[in-house]
Order: sequence, then C-alpha cells, then structure tokens
Amino acid sequence: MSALDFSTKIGSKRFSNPIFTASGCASSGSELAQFLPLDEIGAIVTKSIMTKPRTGRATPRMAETPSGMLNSIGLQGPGIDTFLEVDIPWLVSQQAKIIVSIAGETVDEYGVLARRLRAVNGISAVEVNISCPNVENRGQVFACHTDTAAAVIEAVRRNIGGELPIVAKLSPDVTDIVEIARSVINAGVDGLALINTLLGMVIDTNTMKPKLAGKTGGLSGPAIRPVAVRAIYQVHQAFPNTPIVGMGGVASGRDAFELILAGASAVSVGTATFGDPTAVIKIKNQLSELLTQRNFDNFRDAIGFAHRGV
Ligand code: RRO
Repeated sequence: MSALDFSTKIGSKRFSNPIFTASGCASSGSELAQFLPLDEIGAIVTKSIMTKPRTGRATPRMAETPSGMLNSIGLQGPGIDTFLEVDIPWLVSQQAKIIVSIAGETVDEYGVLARRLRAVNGISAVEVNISCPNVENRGQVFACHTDTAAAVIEAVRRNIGGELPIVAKLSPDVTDIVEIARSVINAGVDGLALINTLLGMVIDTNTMKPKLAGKTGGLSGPAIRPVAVRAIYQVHQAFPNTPIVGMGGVASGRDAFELILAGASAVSVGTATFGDPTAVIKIKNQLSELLTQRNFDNFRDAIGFAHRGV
C-alpha cells in the first residue's frame, strides 16, 4: 500500500497534516516548543489577539467539570504590536505554520487587526474569533446573529486583501448554526472553525457562590465532543465545499477521525494539551495509523465520509 497523503487545504493554503493546536490552549506556541518541534504540527493557531494588551478577567478563571473544564480567561494577551514584534518572528524561526486568531470589541477593531496582518510574512490564515463567550456584554457575541457575524467578516475581508484565507470561528450557543455559517460564507470566508466553547457555570456548594470570578465560562473537553460532531455534520451537509477546522474535546486519533468523518478538513486539539503537552503529536500519529488501517491512502477522502450513502 502507498504512503498516506496526509495533507489538507484551507482556501489556497496547504498544510502538511490536518492536526492543529486550538486557539487559546497553546498561546503562541513557546510553551509547547520545549516538548515537541512545532514544525511537526499541521498549524499553530495562536490565542486570539486584540488591538491592545489585555489582562483578562479576574481569577479564579478555570474550573473542573465532568469530562471537561470551564474557562473565563477574557482575552488576556499582549496586543497586536508585541504579537507582531515578538511572537510571529519567533514562530517563523521555528518553521511553524501559523494561523493567527483575532478578536475585537467592535467591527472596526477587526478591520484594524486585518489591516495590520495583511503585509505580514509567514502567516497561512486568519481565524476570526467572533464567538468568545467571556465578553462583558453578552449582546456583543458577533457569532450569535447573522448580521453582526457578516459585518465582521466583511470588514476583515475588505482590509486583509485577497491573499490570506479567512476562517470564522462560530459559537454552538445558537439556535441554527447553519444560518450563521451561511451568513459568513456569503460575507467571504474561506473556511469555518467549529466549535468555540459552550457557555456554562459551576456553583461551589460549600461557598454557595459561583466558582469562577467571572461567574460564567466556556465549557470545553470531551463533554462537548458530540456537540462539535453535530455542528460539523450539519454545516458540512449544507456547505460541503467549505473547509471546516473542527474542534471540541478531541483527545485521541479516534476522536479526531470522528470530526473528520462528520466533515472536518482539519482538527484542532485544545483542552487535551493541558493534561499532555505532546497530545497534538500523539493524536496526529494515532490518526495516521487509523486512516491506514481503514485503507485510506489520501486523508482528504475521509472528510465527510459519514455523509456518503446516507
Ligand atoms: O479568552 C477567553 O476567555 C476565551 C476565548 Br477568546 C474564546 O474564544 N473561547 C473561550 O472559551 N475563552
């Protein structure tokens, strides 16, 4: 049997393998670099960056949950100036494939970030995070409404030029994710990132108060995997030609394969990295073995396989 072709594509960009990090779970990659060579990862998706440095929400901002965890980080980060001066050159020096995640408080801020990125060398795509659950004003979750979701993507498309693929990161906390996907596809995205965390809450029954200082947080980990599989399946069914970067509780090659069968063209590993920083490489190797066992000689033939003949 011939060697597996493990490569994948998002828009015009090709990636040597389909296992990526998930935004927010490996910052800009430097913590992971002590455990593994970053150039073996399909792509590093950086923590969503904003126009200005930000300290994030008050602590505690993590809480354990059954088969998962809640986070309430609140977009902590260095801001775009330091990110472009320090993080990007360092990632480029590691020969990492880079997907930059961006987040704004207003449509204009997304446009400003896109303009800053358009001339930067070494970036393969931009993830437009329109679905952060930990914003002060829940009315500002752009991905919860078709019009605001589209407005952000139009601003990014206008400012970034035609070269860099744009991937919109959507929230599962909506009535109909297919309608949100439709609006951002019409607004010009090249791909979708499905799914961000679900909004959750934990109350400590000893103190009788919420465990997180910010009260609510984003739920991630294996508990949300069936939600991710469902969202990917629904969106792939409606838009089979739009590449999906799938994420949500992937902790093994088998889990990644499940998201791929649902329709993902690539899979990001997030929460699993906290327990095992080498998870992303282990999952890549397990997936490669599984595809070979199932007689796939081209990874791309497995994308959306669960839809065939249904
Ligand atoms: O920073 C966060 O609190 C955060 C973000 Br930007 C996001 O997109 N998803 C999440 O669970 N947390």
